[in-house]
Amino acid sequence: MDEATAKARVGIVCGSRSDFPIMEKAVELLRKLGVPCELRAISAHRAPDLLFRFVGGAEGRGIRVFIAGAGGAAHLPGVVAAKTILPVIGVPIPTNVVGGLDSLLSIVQMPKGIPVATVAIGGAENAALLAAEILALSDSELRGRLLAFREAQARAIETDESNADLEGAR
Ligand code: RP5
Repeated sequence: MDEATAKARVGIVCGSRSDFPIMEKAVELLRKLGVPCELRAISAHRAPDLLFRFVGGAEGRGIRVFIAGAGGAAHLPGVVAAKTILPVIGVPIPTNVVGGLDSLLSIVQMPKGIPVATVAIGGAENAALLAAEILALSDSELRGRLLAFREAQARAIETDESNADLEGAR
């Protein structure tokens, strides 16, 4: 286990390595925000026992929020949520069949009692931001970095050439 994994505060898990191109966007953004995270591919249906061990041990290792991505009959986020009371953010992975609507409905339609906060299809960056916002409730330095991220995002639009003629844009 490397140093980054040992200190991870966000546990990112997805159903397959084929989900990595989407889920790595969350890793990248969390790293920019200075939030240590870990990324793993553990299928809920192919390796349920390993998934249970991963989720069961996560809080003791320092994990405070999960991001779980899956595609198709995307039960992984719900299964993770069933085994922890840490917040779980679900990322519906786009699919070739119906563009990820299958993943979205599978994740967002959790029956009552076990919540999964669901972002847009392929919305790994927003999952990262939401996880960071949850952690920032008890981390004022991270709160500051999130505010700076918002400010930089607004500035990039305000200083875009296409808005040069708008009053107050600069
Ligand atoms: C889901 O099935 C995974 O989350 C992935 O999105 C999808 C396809 O998985 P692979 O067949 O590429 O492993 O479990």
